[in-house]
Amino acid sequence: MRYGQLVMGPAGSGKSTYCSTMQRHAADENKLLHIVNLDPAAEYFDYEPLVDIRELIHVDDAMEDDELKFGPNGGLIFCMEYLVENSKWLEEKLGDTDDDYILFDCPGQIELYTHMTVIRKLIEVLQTLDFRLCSVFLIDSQFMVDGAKFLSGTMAALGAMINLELPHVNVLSKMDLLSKSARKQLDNYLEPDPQSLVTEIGNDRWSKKYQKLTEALGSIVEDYSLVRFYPLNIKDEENIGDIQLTIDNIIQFGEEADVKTRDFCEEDEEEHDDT
Ligand SMILES: Nc1nc2c(ncn2[C@@H]2O[C@H](COP(=O)(O)OP(=O)(O)O)[C@@H](O)[C@H]2O)c(=O)[nH]1
Ligand SMILES: [Mg+2]
Repeated sequence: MRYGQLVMGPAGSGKSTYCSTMQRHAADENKLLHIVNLDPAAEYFDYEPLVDIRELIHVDDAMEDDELKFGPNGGLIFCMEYLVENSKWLEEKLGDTDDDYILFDCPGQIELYTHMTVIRKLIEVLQTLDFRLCSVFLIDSQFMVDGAKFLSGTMAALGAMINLELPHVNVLSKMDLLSKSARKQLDNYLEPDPQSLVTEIGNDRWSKKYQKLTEALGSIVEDYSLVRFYPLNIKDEENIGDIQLTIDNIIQFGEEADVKTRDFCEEDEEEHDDT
């Protein structure tokens, strides 16, 4: 079995920073995490990628091509489809190390996750390579400190969760940038109470007209525990460790080793009983 996180979310939400932070934290615990850059338009990241999609195709290739003539968005989607069509390239680059753990640093176009199929196809490719995957959906916490934005972020996260059909973790990034009062505000939403969201959302005409809709959305999210957010402050090592552990548990990383030990003990006891 191989293990992987698909790190996704809007542009600038902190995906590349998340990957390098997790890699550094794991290294401190003598664990090896690899990072694969899957963003064909990436300009900057501060890690050494195991594989870089830009070696296969760069978004500029699609935009500068005289026949294709894509803009930045179309170019990016073209690149992702090109990657899936050339999945042999990815397969060779990834090698076949058993029990390895890879973070896939994905592009920032939200439509890739919420309603397009190309990432689903990529997931299928990775699953045939024996990867057990979790999607990690990042949202900048600064955009989540008012009721309407919180609900809209929740819907985006829910869209990705339903579209990708993978175990899914939502992470609120950049918590270190929130003021104390903003942090407090956000804390109120982390255990969402639909009524408090509604009273937060304001009194303009739109909000009044759609108050029932807002209430209904809030209730659905709360009643079915559909969406949960994990705040991440990259300056807090304990917090980083907690999120890593949550995700490791979801993809059962390291569990096989535990099972082996337990089986061994039970056998031991049985042997003991027999004698
Ligand atoms: N203070 C702070 N800045 C962050 C954090 N995460 C990302 N950033 C900054 O936000 C910008 C975008 O981050 P990046 O990781 O490149 O986002 P991406 O487009 O989702 O890969 C960069 O300037 C980062 O330095 C964080 O947790 N705290
Ligand atoms: Mg990035």
